[in-house]
Amino acid sequence: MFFDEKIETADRATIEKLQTERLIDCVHRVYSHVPFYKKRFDEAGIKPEDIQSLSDLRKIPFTVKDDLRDNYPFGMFAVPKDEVVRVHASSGTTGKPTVVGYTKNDLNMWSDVMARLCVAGGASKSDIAQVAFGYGLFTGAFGLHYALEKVGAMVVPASSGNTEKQIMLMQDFGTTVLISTPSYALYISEVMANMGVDPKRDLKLKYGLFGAEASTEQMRAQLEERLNLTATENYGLSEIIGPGVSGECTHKCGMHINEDHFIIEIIDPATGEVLPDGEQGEVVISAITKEALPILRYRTKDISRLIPDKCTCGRTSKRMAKITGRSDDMLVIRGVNVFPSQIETVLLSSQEVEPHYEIIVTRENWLDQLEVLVELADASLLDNFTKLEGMQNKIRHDLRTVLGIDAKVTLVHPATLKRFQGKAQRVTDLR
Ligand code: DLL
Repeated sequence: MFFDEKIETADRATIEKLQTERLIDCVHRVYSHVPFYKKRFDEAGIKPEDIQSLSDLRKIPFTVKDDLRDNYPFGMFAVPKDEVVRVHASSGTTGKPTVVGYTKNDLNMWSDVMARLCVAGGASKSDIAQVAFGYGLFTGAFGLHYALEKVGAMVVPASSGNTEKQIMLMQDFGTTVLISTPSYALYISEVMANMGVDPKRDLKLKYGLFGAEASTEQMRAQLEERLNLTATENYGLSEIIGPGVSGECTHKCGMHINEDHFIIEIIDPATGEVLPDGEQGEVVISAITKEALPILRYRTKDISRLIPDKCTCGRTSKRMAKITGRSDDMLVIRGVNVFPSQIETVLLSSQEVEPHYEIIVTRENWLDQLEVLVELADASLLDNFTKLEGMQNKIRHDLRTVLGIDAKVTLVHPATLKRFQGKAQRVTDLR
């Protein structure tokens, strides 16, 4: 099933022609309407006419989050304020947020590209879709909301939180699609178990359209098992549009990129050099059709790789592999690079622990210490010292194998670590 079959199955030449035309148009628009870009181009000695092909893209300097902050709130907009009909802002917790704007056409394009991904993830007109992302400045809820309406689904704008009511609505309405972060979905499943609600018996869930944070294949397996649904994942960021940049189809083999609107490059984060398809690096995105906030070569700090080969679902777009982490989430512990996702993979491979964990990094006597707290699945294990020690040693051994460094493993009582209703915050770096 497709939302827009023609474009979703277009051949490479068609996509690249469209990208080239739209890139050239975008470069002219930003040069003449956004003083920031005019200055950047002038400083780099580039004229809009120098950009004639997709390979010319790499001549353009990068845009970074601080550029949006420096032009707070509306300085990067390429249209007069009258044309802007919506704003959202990034989810950053410190400092000023980055503000993003949309014209009417932008909102239409956004719901189109997101609708393609909802359909790819299994949603259809006959679904009842419960949006459990927070409605507000965050792009997640509105992005999925309007897309699912466009698909024709019955949308339940539940927002995040109020979990017991959320579950009651799922039962009473017969919700078939759940939209949330993976960590909130996990929490919902836990509250369901406490309420005696069995998804297999009591609910009609079929699909989970998850996203907005990194999660592992192990987490997907847990969610599919606990909620009795097929879980797919969406990727995006407010600076580019919000959700809708890329998303998985039900084959779950990488996130299809909406390439007619977003050009993705993978770069070496250290040198800025563009890497060939298949190599892992930082995701850089150009939003070439946005009217209010077109953006060129935005450095996302997200780490992924491109998958160029055709997918069995029939979509021809390049795909993005799961995000393994953000370059600024990467912990350097005793000189070794550690991604939280590597720790999650190890923990979630163990049957005896729950997928609730916390990572704490400290420095004692000038030496970095990594501690991983993880909840036991069964509290009675706490009375069995030998078994507990054995489990601790096994997890420590597995972490050392994957990370190459030692970690302290602390097994804690079930249901004691923090739960999340939006994006999870699992790392505390006290150095
Ligand atoms: O999180 C947009 C979104 C909403 C995407 C709902 C998918 C579903 P921001 O709040 O601006 O926007 O945060 C963007 O979140 O740079 C990534 O680090 C992270 N992120 C988003 N989706 C994924 C994902 C939304 N599928 C930042 N996997 C991005 C890993 C993700 N990280």
